[in-house]
Amino acid sequence: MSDKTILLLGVPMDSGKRRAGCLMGPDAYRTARLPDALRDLGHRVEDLGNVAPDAVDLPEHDHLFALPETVGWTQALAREAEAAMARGTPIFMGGDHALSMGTVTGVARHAVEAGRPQFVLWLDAHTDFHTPQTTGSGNLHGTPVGYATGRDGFDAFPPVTAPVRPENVCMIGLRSVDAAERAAIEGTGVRRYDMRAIDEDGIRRPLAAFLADVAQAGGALHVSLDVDFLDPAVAPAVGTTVPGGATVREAHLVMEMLNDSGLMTSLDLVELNPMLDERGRTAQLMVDLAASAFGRKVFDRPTQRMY
Ligand code: EXY
Ligand code: MN
Ligand code: MN
Ligand code: MN
Repeated sequence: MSDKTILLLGVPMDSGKRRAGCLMGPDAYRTARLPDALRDLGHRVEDLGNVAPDAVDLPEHDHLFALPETVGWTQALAREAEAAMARGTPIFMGGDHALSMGTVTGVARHAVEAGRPQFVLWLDAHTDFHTPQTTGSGNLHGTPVGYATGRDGFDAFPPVTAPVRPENVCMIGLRSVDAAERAAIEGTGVRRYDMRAIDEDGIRRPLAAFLADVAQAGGALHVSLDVDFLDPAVAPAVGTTVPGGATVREAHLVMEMLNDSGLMTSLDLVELNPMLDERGRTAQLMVDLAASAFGRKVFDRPTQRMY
């Protein structure tokens, strides 16, 4: 990891779905000592406090689910994310996954300005590829990848001026994909690894191949870690648990490979709901995973430039 400053931005967004609690996520990470865990690894860390949603006047639109608050969050986060990229490596402490409608589009705008392609690693049980027209639940946290890759149907939201190319998105951990998402995503170049693929081939091989492509392209890499990527037995504090998720070690391997690669330029930690946690153990695991992504390790390894 470069010696760039790590910028912590709290995003207490809790409007991408109905079950409340994610608004407490940012303070749960602070209480679980995320800043000190990163400082203990030698990083400069600046906690920029919590981002608030912009007040927005919505254009006439037909989306039942585009509430002023979610559009306001998207607008504010894209602006904050783009600005943060010029100052260091932002970690967006969520808040539900709808926040990535703002963070991914913001970091992608910065990448385009810098002449770099934007890549996204999506660690999630879900593809989050819906649009407001295809979602069955109406929960916007099921749509951020659809929005950030420029799918039609987000009329009420800010136009996506730097859409992420679907072939630059890699999803790992999938095990709950709606029919409409599957139909839409199968026609794209999104790399998608469900848990069956991980069971058979492990996480290392597909991740190493993706990271090699990011390195080859000189790309920026945004990582979006949804608590439900992990198995609910080890990470219960999320409203959309799906059995059969990643183990603690599989998740740490991803983070340790990201650190080895030096390629990660921004990170979302999303969907933590402290109301559902057990003595803070999920928050602590997410902090430990972030620490692995920023250099925590047992032994130094010969730098295998796998990518
Ligand atoms: N695909 C389902 C829906 O759209 O409601 C479940 C989405 C869960 C989204 C969480 C954040 O990953
Ligand atoms: Mn998600
Ligand atoms: Mn999910
Ligand atoms: Mn529409």
